[in-house]
Parts: sequence; structure tokens; C-alpha cells
Amino acid sequence: MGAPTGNREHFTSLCRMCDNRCGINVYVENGTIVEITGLKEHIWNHGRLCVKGRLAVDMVNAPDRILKPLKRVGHTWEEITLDQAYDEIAEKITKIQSTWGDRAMSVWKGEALGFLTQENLYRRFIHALGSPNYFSNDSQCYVGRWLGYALVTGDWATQDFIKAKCAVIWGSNPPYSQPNLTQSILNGRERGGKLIVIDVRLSAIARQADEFVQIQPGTDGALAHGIARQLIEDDTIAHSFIDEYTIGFEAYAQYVKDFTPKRVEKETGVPAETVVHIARELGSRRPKVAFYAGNGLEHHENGINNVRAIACLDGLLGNFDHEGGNFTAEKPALRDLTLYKEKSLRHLGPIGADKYPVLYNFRKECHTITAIDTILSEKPYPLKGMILSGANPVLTNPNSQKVSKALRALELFVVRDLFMTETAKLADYVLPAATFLEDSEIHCHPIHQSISLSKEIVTFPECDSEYIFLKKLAARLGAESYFPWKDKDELNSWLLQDAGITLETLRNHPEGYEYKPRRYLKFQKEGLPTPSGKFEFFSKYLKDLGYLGLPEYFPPAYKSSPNPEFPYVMVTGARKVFYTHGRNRNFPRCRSAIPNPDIEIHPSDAEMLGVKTGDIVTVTSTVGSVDIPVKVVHKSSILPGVNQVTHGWKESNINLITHDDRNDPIDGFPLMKSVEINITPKLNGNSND
Ligand SMILES: Nc1nc2c(c(=O)[nH]1)N[C@H]1C(S)=C(S)[C@@H](COP(=O)(O)OP(=O)(O)OC[C@H]3O[C@@H](n4cnc5c(=O)[nH]c(N)nc54)[C@H](O)[C@@H]3O)O[C@H]1N2
Ligand SMILES: Nc1nc2c(c(=O)[nH]1)N[C@H]1C(S)=C(S)[C@@H](COP(=O)(O)OP(=O)(O)OC[C@H]3O[C@@H](n4cnc5c(=O)[nH]c(N)nc54)[C@H](O)[C@@H]3O)O[C@H]1N2
Ligand code: SF4
Ligand SMILES: [Mo]
Repeated sequence: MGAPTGNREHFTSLCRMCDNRCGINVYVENGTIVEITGLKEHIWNHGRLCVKGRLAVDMVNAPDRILKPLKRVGHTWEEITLDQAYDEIAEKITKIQSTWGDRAMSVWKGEALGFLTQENLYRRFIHALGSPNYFSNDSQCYVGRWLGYALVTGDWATQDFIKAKCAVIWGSNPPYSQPNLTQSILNGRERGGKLIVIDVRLSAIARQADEFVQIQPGTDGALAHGIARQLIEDDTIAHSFIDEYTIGFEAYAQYVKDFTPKRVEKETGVPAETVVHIARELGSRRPKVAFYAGNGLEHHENGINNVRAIACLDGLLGNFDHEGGNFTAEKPALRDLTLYKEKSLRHLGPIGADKYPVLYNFRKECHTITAIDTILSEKPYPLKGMILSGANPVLTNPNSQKVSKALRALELFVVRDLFMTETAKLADYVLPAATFLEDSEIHCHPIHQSISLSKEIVTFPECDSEYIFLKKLAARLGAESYFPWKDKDELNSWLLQDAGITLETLRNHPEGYEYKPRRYLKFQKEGLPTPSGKFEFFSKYLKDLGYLGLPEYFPPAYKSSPNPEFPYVMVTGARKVFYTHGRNRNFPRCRSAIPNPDIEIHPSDAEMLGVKTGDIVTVTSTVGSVDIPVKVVHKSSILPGVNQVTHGWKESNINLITHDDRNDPIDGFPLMKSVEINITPKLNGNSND
């Protein structure tokens, strides 16, 4: 901590460098944030602050931060006033909507804005303008896992790691992605719980595991079915739960019969005896088994069914909504900012809703990949304008070249960001955004069923918060009545009204305010929020839509129809400690720690290719090619033939070669893992090029 000075002010707030929203202390000197530390009393992080949290100081004070509205004029940028920017943008929106129809406008909310209020403000804004076209990063983040569970249980499962006798971390690496989740996993383990990690790579959490199961990419559904088969054979299943609270068990049990340990070994690379062993570990610890399904399970063509297969294990083990298992967190009674109840939007043809009805029906959200396609094809109708905030899809959506082409083709493209990103560079207007330290927002921590309030601690004159931006723009578009709250405090008070909580209460509870104590076994009285009211091993809803009712497993294409031209299989996106997607590369202390992108290669593949760490290789898929420096990893870190590349580097943008043309048919998530690639050496690392 820096030496205290006379004018050092202290505030408590929440970090939003990731969506975990840890409690923080913020110290300000002469109007500048100088230090952030973890808030000891906060229910979620208990004083811990991860390295990304510390980077918030670098972010808010960054010398390259955009602090003025910018307008594209030819090949350069002109600084303009906020009023001019908002006036011109409003004029262009009006023109687009009168020429092409209301639906021709859209919004795109990115990961940096998180969920709840900011997300719903964008939904409200675009719906107030009469367009159903709300897009977000959620069409390739978390919703695949959420849907995988929701199709079985009606909701996402939260983990009771502290009380679990066994934690299973499946396709996730919490030490890098969610440090506080790691803490509860490890605390549970200290109390005698077992830790099993199922991952393609020997990740940071895998290194701490009692059992590390190394699996071939995209084959997780086969492993889950193999475990299910063994549990049924051993009769270590929760009969009373299955009998009373589930549907489709017979058909499911019949289906998984074929997943013998030998077949699973062939399919997944996991030894047959490990399959049996893991099933027995789980069976003997049930129902106190907590599964966490991570982002590693998304971005495959069979992703949803793989997650459904894992979710089904909750039913077999009886750990669903059970102490020490996976429970459904209850939500706070916040008022709804969306307009779905007031305005019918489905008949307006939300882009992608026909192609991915499950995504739209459950999440009321259009798919970003269909946004890109629609801009370019004008089918089913022209999409001409977009306001994008807190996202950098040129680095984060698949097939980046196509993404750039589409965004460039828009008549109006407005980007709100802190920095001149690869996406902002394509905009007509770049508006300076307010960071979370300049905004006040209610955030929910479902795991503790508590809410907390973040605070506006500093301000920059032209960096409007998302709410004020949308309010000012709506006023210019005749939609001011939808944004009646004078400021964020008024808005936040309105949101809390039905919950019987005041802003004052939240201010007095920087540690988090528990809105409802946690309950287990809620389904016994209330049923489950599925169409049948039961735990669904079989989904009639999916079947009626033309999908498979059972979570059937299909091998990834690199296994079912290997292409000799693309002999390697690549997963992408494994998180790095300092970097969040495309963010933080401009902070010198991050750059000196992890200076460049790399492709992780097994030593035997490196030898065959004749490359060593630091050499440059060209990596090719059917979508395109990209040059990347090599990192030869330890032989136990990754399987031969498998590679990993983390996204978010403009220097080697891996999404130049990921697929927008191959998707999971249920949620449309793109193939960004299990990607078939070829690798060819390009440059020796000692070269000066
Ligand atoms: N190949 C591959 N691609 C992936 C993934 C993968 O695993 N593999 N993962 C995907 C996942 S899970 C996700 S969530 C997406 C994320 O992708 P995006 O939604 O594009 O998120 P970021 O890249 O983090 O971009 C956030 C932008 O918001 C800006 N920003 C930061 N704070 C604020 C703020 O307070 N206000 C505003 N307006 N802007 C701010 C940052 O400068 C940054 O440019 O990426 C996806 N892309
Ligand atoms: N530092 C940092 N933290 C972040 C983010 C960030 O960019 N940086 N992003 C945030 C966001 S938006 C998200 S969605 C979360 C994601 O957080 P997590 O869900 O924890 O995702 P990752 O950390 O990428 O870990 C995914 C793991 O899955 C493995 N994997 C890849 N393919 C497969 C597969 O087919 N099967 C199995 N079993 N494993 C596989 C990878 O090797 C990797 O170890 O992280 C959040 N936190
Ligand atoms: S985990 Fe780190 S980045 Fe995420 S909210 Fe907490 S301190 Fe911030
Ligand atoms: Mo994500």
C-alpha cells in the first residue's frame, strides 16, 4: 500500500475487471485513483484481489485512454463534442430507420459490460426504438453451458464446493479465470473433499487435482455417458430422486448402455479403468458431488449435448439442488428493465431467432454470427446500423476477416470503448466510455444470494456511463419516456423497489446484502422450471423443435472424418492470468510478463515439425491462416496432435482461422475449439524478421 497522504480518500466498491465483482477498497488522491485493494469484509472475495483487479488502476488512468468523442473523417479521426456526436448519431439512426425500417438498427453488448443492468439497458434501448435486434458476447459465452443445464434442469447449477465431498472441474481453469471460485474449491478440499479435473491440458487447476483426467477435445459427452453407464451398472444412483423427480430415465439408461469403458477409451483417450474409477469415486461420494462445467465445453459443434450429458449426472447422483452438490440459486426480485412484456418483438423477426430458436426462446437474444451474415447478405432484411459497447469482436468473434468486412459495411457503426481497439478502428464514431469506477451498478452474487452496489468514484467530463449515454440518445430519438430516471441512483432505486431493499441499505452493506438465505431441495415443493416440471433426461421441447430428445453424443469432426490436410486439432481461448480476451495488452506491466501470443505444441510434434520455442509457424484451417510463435510445452501438458492458442492478440489473431460456418446446431455457438488445423514452420526464432 502506498504511503497515506493528507488528502487520501477511501471508497468501497466492486471490481468489474471480470464478472466476479469482488469487493474492493479504492483510494483516491487529488481526484486520481491511486490504489485498489481487496475488501476484507466482502462475502465473495474476503479481501483477495486478483492481478486483473490490480490492473484497474492501469486501465482507468491509461495514457492511451480515449477521453473525447471521435468522428471518422476520411482516414483520420476528428475530435468532436459529445453533443455533436449524439446529435449526428441520432440523425443517422433516424435516417436508417426511415429508409430501411426500424429493424435495421441493432445493439451489441460485450463482455466488459457484464450482465443484469447494463445488458438490460441495451435491450430496453433497442426495443424502445422498435427493433428486436439485441446481440451480445453471450452467443459465444456461458449461455452454451447455461442452456446445457437449463434444458435438463431449467436453470444453471451453482456449486456448493465448500460442502462437497467431490468437486469436478470440467473444461475450466478457475485459478486463471475465477480466482475466488478456486478458493472455495480448495477450501472444500481442505475439509476432505476430492478434486477431479477433466481437461485437455494440464491446467493450473489440474496441477492441484487429486485426479487429472486428460481428454481429447470435444469428446466430453462420451466420457459423461461412460460414467453414467458405470454408475447405473454399479447401482450407485439416486433411485428415489430418479423415480419421483425425473423424466426420460429409461430411454437415457438404454442409450448410455453402449458407452462401455473400452468404447469411451477409444472415443476420448481416457483409459477404460479411469472411466470406471472416476464413476466409483463419484458414486461413493454422492450426493455431495459438485460439477463445474467451463468454457472449454463450449465452442464445439457438439457442445450443448456434451454439457447436457454432464448435467444428467446430477440426476443420477441425486446432487441436484442438494447440499454439497449443485444448487439452483434464487434471483433477487429486481425490477425488469426489458420491454418484452410491453412490446411484442418476436413477430418483428429478430435476426437469427429462426435459425437458433432455443437461444432466442430461452435468452431473448439474437446470434452475433447471424448479425455478421445479415449485414453482408441483407437477408432476411437489411441490417444497417449498430451501437456496440464493451466488445471487441474483430478479435473475439470467429472468422475475423469476415467480421471486419461486415462491420465496415454498416451505414452507421458506433463503438463505445476505453481504447482504440481493432473493432473501434472500423467505427464511424468512437465514444469514450466510463469505466466501472465511474459508474454505479447493482450486482448480484448468486452463489451467496447477495447483492452489492458499485460506486461512481471518479468522473471524466466526456465519459458518460452507459445509462446516461442511452438516456441522452433516446431523448434525441423521441424515446425519452423509456429512460425517465434522472441519474443512476434513481434508476438503481427503481430497480430495487420490489425487492424491499433501498440504496441506503446497499450502501450500508459493502460486504454484500443477502436478499434470501440459500435453500436446497426446492424442487420437492416447487417442481423444476422445465416444461415437465421435472429433471429432464429427455427433452420433449428439443424433440418438438426437430432436435434430439436425448443428449446424444456425436464425435467431433476431427475424429469422425479426419482430414489429412489438417492433421492437428486446436483448442483456443484458455485464459491467461493477466489478459481478458483482447484487453490489457496495452498495459506495460502485463506486456512485460506475457509479451507475445503462442501456440502450445507437444514436444514430439515440435520435433516432427522441426520447430522450437520462439520459432514462427503458420497455422491454417479451412477458414484462413495466421502466423504464431511456438511454445513447446511439457509432454504431460498437452496430448500429441493437440494445440492451444489463446485469443485476443491482434499480432496473431487466432479468430482469423476459427469457424463461423460450423456451429452447434442448438445454440449456434461457433467452432472455436476442436478446430482441425495444419502447422508449417515459417521462421526460425533467431531470425530478425
Ligand atoms: N477463439 C476464441 N474466441 C473467444 C473465446 C474463446 O474461448 N476462444 N471466448 C469467447 C468469450 S467466452 C467471450 S465472453 C468473448 C468476449 O469478447 P468481447 O465481448 O469482445 O469482450 P472483450 O474482448 O473483453 O472486449 C471488451 C472491450 O470493452 C472495453 N471495455 C473495458 N471496460 C469497459 C467499460 O467499462 N465500458 C465499455 N463500454 N467498454 C469497456 C475493452 O477495452 C475491450 O475493448 O470472447 C469470445 N471469443
Ligand atoms: N484472466 C482471465 N479471466 C477470465 C477471462 C479472461 O479472458 N481472462 N474471461 C472470463 C470469461 S468471459 C469466461 S467465459 C471465463 C471462462 O473461464 P473458464 O470456464 O475457466 O475457461 P478457461 O479458463 O478458458 O478454461 C477452459 C479449460 O478448458 C480446457 N478445454 C478446452 N477444450 C476442452 C474440451 O474439449 N474438453 C475439456 N474437458 N476441456 C477443454 C482448456 O484447456 C482450459 O484449461 O473466464 C472469465 N475470466
Ligand atoms: S476476480 Fe479479479 S478481476 Fe474478477 S472481479 Fe475479482 S478482483 Fe476483479
Ligand atoms: Mo466469456
